[in-house]
Amino acid sequence: MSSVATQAAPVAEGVELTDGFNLLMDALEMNGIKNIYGLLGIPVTEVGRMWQARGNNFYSFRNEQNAGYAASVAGYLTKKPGICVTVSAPGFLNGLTALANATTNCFPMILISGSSEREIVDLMQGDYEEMDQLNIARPFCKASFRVNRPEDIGVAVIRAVRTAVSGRPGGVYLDIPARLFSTTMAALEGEKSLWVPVDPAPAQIPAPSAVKRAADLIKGAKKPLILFGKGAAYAQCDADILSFVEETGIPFTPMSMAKGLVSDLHPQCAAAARSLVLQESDVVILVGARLNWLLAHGKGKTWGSEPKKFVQIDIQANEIDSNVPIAAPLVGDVQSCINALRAELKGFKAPAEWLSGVADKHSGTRAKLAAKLSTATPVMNYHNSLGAIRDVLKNHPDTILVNEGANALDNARMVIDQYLPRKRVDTGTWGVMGIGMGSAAAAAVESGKPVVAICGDSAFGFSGMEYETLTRYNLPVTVIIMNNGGIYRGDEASPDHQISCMLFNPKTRYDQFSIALGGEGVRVTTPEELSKALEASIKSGKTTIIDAIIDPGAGVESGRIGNLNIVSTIGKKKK
Ligand code: OXK
Ligand code: ADP
Ligand code: MG
Repeated sequence: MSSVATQAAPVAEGVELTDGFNLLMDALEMNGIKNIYGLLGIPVTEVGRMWQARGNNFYSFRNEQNAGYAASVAGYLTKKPGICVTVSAPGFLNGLTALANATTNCFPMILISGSSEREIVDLMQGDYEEMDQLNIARPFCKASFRVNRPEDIGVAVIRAVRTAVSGRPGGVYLDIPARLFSTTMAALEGEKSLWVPVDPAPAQIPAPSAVKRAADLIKGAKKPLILFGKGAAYAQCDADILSFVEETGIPFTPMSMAKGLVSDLHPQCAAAARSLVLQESDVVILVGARLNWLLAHGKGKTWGSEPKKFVQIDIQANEIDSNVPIAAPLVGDVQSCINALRAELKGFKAPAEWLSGVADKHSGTRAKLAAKLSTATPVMNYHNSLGAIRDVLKNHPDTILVNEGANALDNARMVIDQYLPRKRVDTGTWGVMGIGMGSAAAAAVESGKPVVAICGDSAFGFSGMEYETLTRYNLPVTVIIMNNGGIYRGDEASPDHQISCMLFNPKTRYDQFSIALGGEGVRVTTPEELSKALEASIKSGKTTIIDAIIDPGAGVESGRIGNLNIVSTIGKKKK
């Protein structure tokens, strides 16, 4: 890797110069970027310093993967690409996991990595952090670009932004060879190479014939159901969505990150009648939700024996028919599709008896759960601890909830109501553990609101050191660690010669870990203590860990997706 500055083209003496660093920053600013998440080192260190010197924010992380998760969540919450900057090869690879996750989740994000010298990398001559990053990134994102000339930085950033946010949002990789950062050119020419893109995420209007087909299908339905996914939450057309729900009187159920898009307390919410509505509905309107594993691919016993017809609203045309036949595809952006449907469905109301049956089931199940949430147990469990958290969060509806784990994820999703859109960020399509601290950082930065992260003790471990990033920036994040001392459970018997592969050190003090990293820490063992500690930490705005000790016997293998965990049919063999 060479640090010698080069000049793109000869420039007359006395002419003002710019360079790759400055052009990159000019271009990002022109695209409306203010916050960068990343981790600095060769060759991108100056990016951080110069970005801050311009009055922008650079959030410096301890591991690129977490910076990447932060950027992707910033993208999800703002509809602008979240930017993550990393060093070459190993740093790039750490960031790549987050880029792939962003693409899988349809979050707009741009990973910008410095790379080593092309001439040496391409001949595999053993450069510092040698790696063909451009090609390695390609399968993990929507597009992978490299900039080779300073005058192309502007166009490259615009192409990256447009690619990330238009159509189905996702990740983009932008490769910047080290030498380009310091390559100079005439400032005036540089300025001319930059522009502000017009309408980078244009509305995509569905065809009128497709709208009519979908509306006709809905009008004929006896038991219609709306299923919201995180694409609907991402679309930020909350008022239109609420009108669609209320005008049609159709019950709805949210996928996890769509919780709160319409309040969980809305009378048409069918979240607690989930099995019933999936099984018994006849027409299902998917709004920004894919029929992937989270929806049992649209088939099997999850969907019952009632014949189904699907209306699917999605911006990505080839998502249609991905698993089962879609009777009425509506390809376009959620807002345009929903409003077109509303116009076509004027005067339509779903059969009232269907909604009332669903509502009865929903409130019955909620009431049953409510009883468990307030039942005292000798040792705190998921139900009463989460019940306490739910009651506190009720008074802080604009708090963003970050949630990861297996049981900690599934139980919190079930127990904790969401009242407002985009207030829940979780493991998403890939079920990733480790999204916690990066997501919490971005949620706090981008929203300016308090954040509560509920993490299993196992999940927290994946990004625990990033907690220092939260304390360093003084972010109003409360991390509640559901501490049962192990993966799934903390009471697994150990074999004679070794500690069980599913257990953690029972002496671990997450509260003290927080204090050691400059935060507040409190250990709680009862729902009352938990509730007091959470209320206090949200009020204080101080970065806090609540080490919530729960029953080591609480929890089941893989939470509610234990069916996916393969077990040996022969059983354990001793050597
Ligand atoms: C829902 N329910 C409720 C409520 N909300 N009951 C009472 N009150 C309220 N408020 C009911 C609902 O009707 C369901 O019961 C049940 O609770 C569960 O609801 P829900 O919505 O969570 O549904 P389900 O079946 O779990 O959803 C399937 C799913 C979801 C796949 C979409 O589980 C999910 O998002 N999972 C992600 C899991 C994940 O990624 N884990 C990573 C772990 S890693 P019924 O009776 O109506 O069905 C890991 O563990 O191993 O690697 C590993
Ligand atoms: P969930 O996991 O919540 O079910 P998914 O991530 O599976 O949601 O699905 C989100 C879907 O939303 C993707 O298929 C994506 O193409 C789509 N999508 C994202 N943004 C928009 C938008 N603005 N308009 C329409 N569809 C969108
Ligand atoms: Mg655990």
